Formats: sequence, C-alpha cells, structure tokens
Amino acid sequence: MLQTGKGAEWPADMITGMRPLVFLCDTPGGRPKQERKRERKSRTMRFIHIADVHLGARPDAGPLYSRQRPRELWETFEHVLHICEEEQTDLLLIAGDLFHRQPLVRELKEVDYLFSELTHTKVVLIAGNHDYISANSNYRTFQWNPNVFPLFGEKLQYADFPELRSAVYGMSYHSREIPRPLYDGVRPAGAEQYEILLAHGGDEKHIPFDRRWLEQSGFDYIALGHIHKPQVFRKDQIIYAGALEPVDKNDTGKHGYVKGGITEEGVRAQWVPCACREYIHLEVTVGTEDTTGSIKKQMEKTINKYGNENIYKIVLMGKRNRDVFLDPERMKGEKNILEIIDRTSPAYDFERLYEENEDTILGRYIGRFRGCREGSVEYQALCEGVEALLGSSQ
Ligand SMILES: [Mn+2]
Repeated sequence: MLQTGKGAEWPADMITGMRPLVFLCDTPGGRPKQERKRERKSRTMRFIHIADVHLGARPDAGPLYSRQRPRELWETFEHVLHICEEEQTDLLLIAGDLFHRQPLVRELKEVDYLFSELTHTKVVLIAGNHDYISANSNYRTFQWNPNVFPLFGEKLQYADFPELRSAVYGMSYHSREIPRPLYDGVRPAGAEQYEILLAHGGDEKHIPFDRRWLEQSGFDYIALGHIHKPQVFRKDQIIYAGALEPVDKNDTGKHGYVKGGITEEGVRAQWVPCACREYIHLEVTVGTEDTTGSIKKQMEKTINKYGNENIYKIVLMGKRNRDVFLDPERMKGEKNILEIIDRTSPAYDFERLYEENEDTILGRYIGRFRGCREGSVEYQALCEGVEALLGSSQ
C-alpha cells in the first residue's frame, strides 16, 4: 500500500486513488519472487473469505421471520466486518454475489461506508451472476473508498498488495450466465509471493470448471463463490465459503465464512459458522394411532430441540389411519414452518380388501399391483387408486 506522504514520488499512473493499481494479467508482474522473499520478514497474511451475501434478497423465512430476514442479511455481513476490524484482518475476499440483484446506489453507499470504517482491512471483490456488471450497472461508476479493490473486468486482473506480499486475482460477470469454462487454464502472473484467486461459478451455466485445473493452477488459495453450500475441494486451498446466510429454502445446513492465514509454510484455513438461522428439513414418521393433534405435538417437541430460530420444512412419512384427516395448516401452530409435505399413505389391509373384492374393479386393481414394494411409485399409485375407488363406492 502506498504511504500517503510518499504518493508524489510515484509515477502519476501509480497513485490513482492512493491505492495499489489493479493490473491486467498481461501486465509484467513485478520483480522475481526470490528477490522479494529475501527483503521481508515472514508474517502471517490473514484473510477472511465470504461469498454470496445476497444483500437485497427477501428470502422466504417462514411466518415468524420473513419480514426481518432482509435486515438480517445486512446484520450478518456487518458482523463479519466487525470481526475483520477486531482481528485486524489483512484482506476481506468477497467471491461474488455480494448483492442479490443490480445494486442500488444507496446500497453501494451503505456497503462502502461499512468498508470505510475498517482501519486495517483491504477489501477485494468480484461481481457474480446475480450482481453482474450490466450495461448500466451502478458498479461501473461508483467511487469506492481507497481500501476497496473491485476486480470488475471481464478478463482476469489482479490487485497487488506488496506490503502483504499478496496479489488477488479475479474477473467479474458481465452477463447473467457464462457457460464457458473461463477458469480452465488460469495461472497466477507471479506478481507476489502469495497469490489468491477469487472465482465465482462451477455449474453448467456459470463458468463450469474442472477442479483438477484449479488444483494445478498454482494459486495458493482459491476463494470460491456461487454454490451456497459450504464445501472444501482441497483442504486449505480450494474452498466454497457458501452463502454467508442461507437465502433459499434449499440452502439447508450451517452457513458462515472462511478464515485463513498464509505464511511461507503454506495456507491454513478454517470454516466458521455464523449465520443466525438455518433451513432444516425434517421427516416426521406418522403411525396409525396419530391424529393432526398428536403429530403437531410431536413436531413442536422436535422443533424445540432443533431450535426455534430456524426455518422448517416438514415431510410426513409413514402410514396414517385411513379414517384420520391430517390438516397441515393446523399442525403448523405457532412454529416457524415454511411448508409441510404429506407423503403418508393410508394404512389399508390390501390382502383383506383383495379377498373381499376379488370380482370387482377394486379387487382387480389391487391384483395388478400385487408384490409391489412399499414406498415405490407403484405402491403410491395403489394407495391413491384404492382411495379413489373406495371413495366412489361409498
Ligand atoms: Mn452466484
């Protein structure tokens, strides 16, 4: 980082915004590594890696929490910034989709204000497929605080931090989808001793990549974004931080960020859960003695155990008494349940029904499904067909 008083000694094109320049990757990458290695003492370069914050999203968070949910995404983001400040983290890496859609100027101002409060941390970000750089994206013209380094080019570029012996590489989405494997074959330019790549994508329509390419790319750390489930492709090296907070009902499990450090010995990275809520899918087994009331009670107990702050989807399994009507709406009660799916089947005695109705359409129908396995599609068709036939004969 350039010192304020020293800026005038640098060539004019090097002092734009009093920050190290963001370089295109075909820019010659500074001095040889060996030389730099000798001149500075070893110290840990500490970073935090987040992705898919999706500020501006309005996730369905169930009857109790949907209203406050957009604010919670901001709060958890601020929580991470507090950690950066408290721990004097060197780099905050944001691997795309900081915003859920095109950011408004006032949203950028809020975010930039929060960044500007960091007294030590530098922030590097790329735009993902949600907040891609559209023709009139506010990202194009926004003036960031000097500690913020957007890598918004379509081609690979890097931000150089000589004082951290680190260079951070990345490129941004300029359209909603990029079906081309742009990360295959990317290599660090050798600008600094520690080289980091920010990458967003990994599915068919969003820069598909072969993880073996990334493993052999030569980057010390690859901060991945786009897939909301946190996962480690290679320990301490290639990691999806996952969405900071879950933003979709299928973002089940815990969410958080990656905290890491790089020294000459290598990279150490750990995943830190920090989301304030979790989407949980639960299966509840129904028996022939159960009623709407008894299942409701069972569900309440389970939800108390898993945490009332969470957001639930319940799947009812098993066999219900055929004289019992299950009412999902009444089961929800005061709990924060998004959805209840009824996959129970009525408990018929098919053998008895078959024997008693052998000569009717009901008996012949049951006969067609003889030997099918419980839980199979055929079994479901059997149950539904029998229910319909019994219903029409009553
Ligand atoms: Mn994405």
